[in-house]
Amino acid sequence: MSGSVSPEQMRQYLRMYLVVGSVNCQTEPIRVVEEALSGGATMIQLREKGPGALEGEAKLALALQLQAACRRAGVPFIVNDDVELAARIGADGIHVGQDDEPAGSIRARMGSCILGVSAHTVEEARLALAQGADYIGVGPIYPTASKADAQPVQGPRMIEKMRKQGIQLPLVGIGGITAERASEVIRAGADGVAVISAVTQAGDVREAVQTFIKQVGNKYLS
Ligand code: IFP
Ligand code: MG
Repeated sequence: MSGSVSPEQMRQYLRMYLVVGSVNCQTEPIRVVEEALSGGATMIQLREKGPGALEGEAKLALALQLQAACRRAGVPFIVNDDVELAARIGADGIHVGQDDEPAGSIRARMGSCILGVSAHTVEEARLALAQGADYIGVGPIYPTASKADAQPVQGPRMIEKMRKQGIQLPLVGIGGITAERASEVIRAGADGVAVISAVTQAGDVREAVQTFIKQVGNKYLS
């Protein structure tokens, strides 16, 4: 059982997926998200993690603010890890890693929201599918500073391997992806790229998003 989103729609949402938290932003996260949405970001994830990350009421307030912006733009708003928060605000979806609450139990608790799962191996990808995931996040594709406890760098090869071994789930690459490397990730079989630093640290967030979108292209319309 998966969510209410068709795989085709899911692949579209994954094209330019911004993962963002207050720790990653040089300015107000809402400004970064508004600019990214104006540049055409296709989905937004709140990932409030690391030293100085917001908690409690402050995290809730940020989530509500970003959710409102996403609603205005018609873009899904996903919450990383925090199932309580996702349920409380009625987020469009939740993303979990292998160390978080099992995807199957989240699917049972959250019903038909978008459910994303991090997968590092073909086995984890198959399990995510069996547990009702709508998409998988595969990485880190390249070296990244955004995740302190990241798994070893996989390169685009892991994506190729998953596709060759029959994993057809909507799939997004994450970890150190720059606009220059985006097309390589897509060629390996990803439906899109998930990006933190390359967008949040950009001088012009809107332009950075637009550049990514050009690189990712649209293999469904072209
Ligand atoms: N993948 C993704 C996503 N998000 C994460 N927070 C993560 C791995 C650890 F982009 F959603 F696929
Ligand atoms: Mg996690």
